[in-house]
Amino acid sequence: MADFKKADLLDMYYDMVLIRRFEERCAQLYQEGKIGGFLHLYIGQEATGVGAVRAIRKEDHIFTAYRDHGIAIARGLDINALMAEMLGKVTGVSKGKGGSMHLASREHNFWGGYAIVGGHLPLAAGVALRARYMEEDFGVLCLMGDGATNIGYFHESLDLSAVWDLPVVWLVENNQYGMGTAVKRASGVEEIVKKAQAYGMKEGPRCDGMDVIATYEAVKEAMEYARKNGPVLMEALTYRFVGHSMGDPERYRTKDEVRQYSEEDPIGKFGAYIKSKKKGTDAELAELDQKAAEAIEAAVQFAEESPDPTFESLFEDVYVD
Ligand SMILES: Cc1ncc(C[n+]2csc(CCOP(=O)(O)OP(=O)(O)O)c2C)c(N)n1
Ligand SMILES: [Mg+2]
Repeated sequence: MADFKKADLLDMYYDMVLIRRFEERCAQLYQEGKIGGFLHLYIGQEATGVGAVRAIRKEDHIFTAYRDHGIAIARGLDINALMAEMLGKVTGVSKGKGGSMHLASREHNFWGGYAIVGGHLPLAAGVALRARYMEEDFGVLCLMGDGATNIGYFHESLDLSAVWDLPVVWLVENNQYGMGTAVKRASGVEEIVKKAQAYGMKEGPRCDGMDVIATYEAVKEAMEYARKNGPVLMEALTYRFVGHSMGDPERYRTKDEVRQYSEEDPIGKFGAYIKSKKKGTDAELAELDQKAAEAIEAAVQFAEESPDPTFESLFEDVYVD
């Protein structure tokens, strides 16, 4: 097991709390009508995102789906620019034209944020092809939901990645549902990693996605393997504590089920772990909670005070003049 320094553990804890506060604040701003479009929150899944993103190097690349705020925060994108993007402001990471589902930053090798289920998988394979073709030393971490593994892009991308030994970690965030559809109602196999066998690809672990350290270790090993040998399909078992997107009546699951999982809150569990290892005290964790809350409030203020994009900017950053 990796020997984490106190500072690393506290950093991971801070990122998880920062994501939780960001998401809670976004829910409020949505209800106030300040965030438009769809809003998919990452509450409950923080350990998966933070563990996975921490496990890869700066030169590795990341793709994810529309539930992307937590991944962007874990990757270190500026929190002010992220909040500004949520509010569609010109200071946002995508100049206010992407919104919640299209956060991205070239500087961070973070390519988004994609609204079409599975649509980012061929792109991830394409970037990984560059690594092999140009003999560059980087890997690609491609996160997706369980639902994305039932779509055609999944087949095309995993197949080619195996044929060409591409350095990709295909990480399925199995939160048990694709919108209101449980995994077993949409997938022939419930153990999604088994799909690796269809492509002759390394079947990675099913790690506990509610445990940030377990996820970190599993992704680290998978990425090291992928860079040297070729793709891995792995799975993090997780759960979203809130609806699929805002306004989901959640008729597909019981309140009891949600309550049971919420009692296993990954942030609370990680805080307890840090204390048990004597790497942090209640006071230190409370200070980080406070710092995260303040950072989010400052980000909201920055976003609210930022200007909207101009009308002319509609014609910028598009393919056709
Ligand atoms: C190609 C396509 N089909 C349908 C949708 C509508 N849709 C949006 S999210 C979603 C569920 C995907 O579930 P999953 O991949 O498990 O991700 P999660 O929301 O659980 O993170 C669906 C069907 C879409 N965005 N794109
Ligand atoms: Mg899902």
